[in-house]
Amino acid sequence: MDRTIKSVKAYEMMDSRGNPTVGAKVCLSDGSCGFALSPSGASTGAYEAYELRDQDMGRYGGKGVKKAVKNVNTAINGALMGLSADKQTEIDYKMIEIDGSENKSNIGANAMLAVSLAVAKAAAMSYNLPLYKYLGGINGTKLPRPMMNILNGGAHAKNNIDIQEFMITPIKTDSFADGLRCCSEIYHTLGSLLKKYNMTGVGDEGGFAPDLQSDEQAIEIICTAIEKAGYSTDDIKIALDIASSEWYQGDGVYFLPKRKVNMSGEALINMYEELCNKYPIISIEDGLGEDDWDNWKIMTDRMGEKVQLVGDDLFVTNPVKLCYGIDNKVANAILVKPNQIGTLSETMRVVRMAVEHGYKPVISHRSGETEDTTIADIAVATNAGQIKTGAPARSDRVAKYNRLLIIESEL
Ligand code: 2PG
Ligand code: MG
Repeated sequence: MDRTIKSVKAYEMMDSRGNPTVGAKVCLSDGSCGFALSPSGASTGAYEAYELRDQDMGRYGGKGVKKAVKNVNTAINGALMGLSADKQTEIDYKMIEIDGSENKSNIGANAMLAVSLAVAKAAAMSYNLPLYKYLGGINGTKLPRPMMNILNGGAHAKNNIDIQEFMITPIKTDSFADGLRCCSEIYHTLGSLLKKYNMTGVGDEGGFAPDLQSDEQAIEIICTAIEKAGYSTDDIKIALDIASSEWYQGDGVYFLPKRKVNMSGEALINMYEELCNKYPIISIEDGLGEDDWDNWKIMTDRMGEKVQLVGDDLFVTNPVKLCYGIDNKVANAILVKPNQIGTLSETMRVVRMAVEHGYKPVISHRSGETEDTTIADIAVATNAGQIKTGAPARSDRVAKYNRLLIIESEL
């Protein structure tokens, strides 16, 4: 089969927040084609690969991606033409080479990721394999446990809650479908419980966005929703994404913008410890800021044996950052967002590296998403074990769950 790349074409498309994003289509000589879209974050880490936006204030408030699209249609198209689509690493490193920068700022990680994923999809089609099988071979067979966002705060919602994401995760269900059902039932129960509060609708990832007395009250109500829906907090646990880089002021000081209070890193760690003692919390993401490695180390020493401590902004899906974390025994899990690093090969490499060193990978969406479901296939292909992809609301989130239901039925 002739799998050489015949054409690479990008389009300026749209994400779930109505902002432009890059879509790319890759076609091969044998007629196989793959199409993929890049997602985009709101609480982006400072060390993520560069998302190239036009900065032309006359279009989409400066967020247009025409330059990124042009980079694909000219430089990338020219460089990839004639390469074999099943040489994913070679293709990704070719793009990295023509970009030539440290953080993919010339071509744009948003341009590169869409192409990188589209290449894999075209190759999978050419081999007549579903994407998870093409990427994972005979090893990629494990469905991830959903870490489902049901209540939003922080930069993802206009309510008065500082913590960005409150999630539930079923630790004892027999199948992905069963776990999804539990989570969805709890989500609906939570919705009814929250009716009496001032609701600002839902946040970016579909979780409810109520005004509450405190962030802790959100956890309490979620526990009530778990029980009321007929489940137990022995089986359904809570995960938080604090997204505290958004709060970090430097020098170990944090400012929580909604409650308008300052807290030290130490006070935050104390608070997390108390919350974990009181509630069924098993995972905390970005409890401390991306530059606050000293407090991260303290938190890991104090809590790492009992609680999953996920580095998102801390590691930005970057092997160099993860390596530093491993060497210094900081965190014990990594959030994996392909667009933070910009290519599929590097994403897969980070997951491998994490697993080899006992760090748990959690494959993740972004707050700005699309109908693209590639992360579902990546989660299965890598046996990651966990996926974070929003509420059972809004098709940009639900598309990933539906993709996983199909994969489960195939496996
Ligand atoms: C996060 C993500 C996804 P964003 O912080 O983990 O939930 O949010 O895409 O805004 O960075
Ligand atoms: Mg996060």
